[in-house]
Formats: sequence, structure tokens, C-alpha cells
Amino acid sequence: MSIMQGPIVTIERFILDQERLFPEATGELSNLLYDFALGAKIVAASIRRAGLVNILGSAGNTNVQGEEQKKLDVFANETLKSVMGHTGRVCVMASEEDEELIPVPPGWPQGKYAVLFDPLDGSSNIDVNAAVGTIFSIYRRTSMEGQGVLTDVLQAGARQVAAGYVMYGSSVMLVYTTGQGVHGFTLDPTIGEFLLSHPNLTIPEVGIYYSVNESNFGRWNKGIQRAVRGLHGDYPERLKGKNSRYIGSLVADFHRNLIAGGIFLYPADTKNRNGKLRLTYEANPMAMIAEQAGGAATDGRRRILDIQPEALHQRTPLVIGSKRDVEFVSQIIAETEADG
Ligand code: AHM
Ligand code: MG
Repeated sequence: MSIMQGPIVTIERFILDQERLFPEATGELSNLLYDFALGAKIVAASIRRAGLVNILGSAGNTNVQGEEQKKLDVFANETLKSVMGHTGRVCVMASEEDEELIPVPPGWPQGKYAVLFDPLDGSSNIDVNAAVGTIFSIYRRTSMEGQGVLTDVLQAGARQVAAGYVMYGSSVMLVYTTGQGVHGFTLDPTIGEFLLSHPNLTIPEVGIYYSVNESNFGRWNKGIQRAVRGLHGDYPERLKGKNSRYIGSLVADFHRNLIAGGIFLYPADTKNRNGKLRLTYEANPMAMIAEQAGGAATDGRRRILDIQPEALHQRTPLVIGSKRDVEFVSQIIAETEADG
């Protein structure tokens, strides 16, 4: 009996094959993506042990090896900074966990990329053993030399050269784009490698799911309320009603909708006047992936990738997912505003 199988493509091989399509590429971006993959494996390994906290010691305590236990989001943040900071590929970083810009220390090699990340998004889900994620976004620096500066990380999302996320779910997946489609890799824990499992991911034009924290319904404006009723099926001549799915973990909610088709919303409300999610760390990278997969991302009016960020931790409303569903929401919002 034959045991022939498809070719095994590691993330290294895939990135290298893609790089060969661009003879002018120096390989630096490829190496930066490997750095992320390594960081993701280190974070994944510690997340897998998170449920053993009562046995191994909780955050702030000392474990049996005498090492101090760190909160996972702190650990993820430090891991990513340390796998990327010293390589000479990066000139500046910014993290959702750090108030200020993270410069590469003077004297260290300064690379040509600026990197932003949300090291552990949805970290409250850790306590209930639900999926969490890491999100990253990469720009080419705009400053000429030396240490990177704020303007290197405050670029419109359309200028991203790569973006991706890691989902720590029932398996660990890394999904990324460099503007040549969206590709997904699944971590094989037995060999410690990310293997190509989802080449050329595309999101269905119309989805079957909608994902939103509906407990905020009373705090939304009329346009969003009408749009979400539309997603329930209140305008059957325009849009078929959808099924609801919400984890409260952006990466996991987005990933499900990417694979199965659907729309995710985190609108502004009377408590969160600009929404909850961050433009630079969350909305921009997810928007690049959504568009590369054939979907769309807006703040309800504007394309996310066109927004010029003005502050590192700026928030934005987010409507993202299957293209026709995102268009439907924008239309209802515009019609409601026109009605006054
Ligand atoms: P965090 O960056 O503090 O982890 O918060 C972001 C998370 C997202 O993953 C998720 O989409 C959203 O917060 C859920 O918020 P809510 O609990 O208000 O529904
Ligand atoms: Mg976050």
C-alpha cells in the first residue's frame, strides 16, 4: 500500500519560495517573519501550560525551578521584543502593552522595518481556556537612519508590507500576508514547525456568521442598531439573516469568519466613543488580511487602511469580514444618517 502524501511545506520554505518571486528582495522581511514564527512558538508553549498555574505557581510567584512566573501577556510582550529587537532588521517597535515607542537601543544595529504588535490579544480568555492571539503589523521605515521614530509606526495601514496573526486555539495557526494573498500555517507540535495548511485563503463574499458584543446594543447609534437588525434578517430582500458567533477574542472571531464567511463588528458606543479596538495594533493588520483575502474592513464609513493614525494607541470602530456584508453595514449606516 502506498503512503504517498502531499509535499510538506514548512513556513521557512514557503517564505523563501515567495521571496524568490522578487529578485530584488534582500531576505530581511523573510527573516523578520521567521522571527515572529519563533516568538509565536515560545508564546504557544507557555500558553499550553497556562491551565497548570495552580500546580506550577501563579503570576508573581516563584516556580519550582526558582524562576519568577510572569503574567502571560507580559511574557508574550517580552518574548516578541527580545526575538526581534536585536536582529538588525528592525529600527523601532510599538506594542499594545507599552505606553511608549520601543526603540532599538543605540549601538545596536538599526534595520529598515518598523514593527507593531498586540502580544496577547483577548488575554482575559486565558482564564477560561478559550482562544487568544498575537497580531503583528510591519512597515518599511520612513525615517532615513539611526533609531526609528514615531512617524515610522504612524503610517496608514495601506503602507503595511506585511501583517499577520497567530491563533492559539485547538491548534496553533499563523496566518500572514505580504500583499501576495493570505496563507495559513498550522503548528505541528511533534516537530515544532509551522506547516502550510491553508494556502491562498479567501473569504466568502457573503458570510453565514455575524460577531458582535450585542450587550452594547442600547449604547449604539441608530445606524449600527439598524445594521445589526439587518444581520438578524430584518431586511430579507437585501440580506439573508445570519447566525451569531462571538468569543470576545478578535483573532478567533476574525479567523472563524475568514474561513467560514462572516462579519465582525466592534462599533463605537456611548461608553467607547471611538470603539474599543486599536487602529495600529488590531484594526490595520486584520484589515490588510481581510482585503488580501477578498474581504473588506471599514470603520463604518471609511476604509480602515486609508486612515492616517495620529497616536500610537488610537482606537477605531471596526467592521470587517465578507465584502458584501461589510458593504451592507456601510449602506445602512449611510441611509440612517441621511434620514437624520
Ligand atoms: P484586549 O486588547 O484588552 O485583549 O481587548 C481586545 C479584545 C478583542 O480581542 C475582542 O474583540 C474585544 O476585546 C472584546 O471586547 P468585549 O469584551 O467588549 O466584547
Ligand atoms: Mg488587544
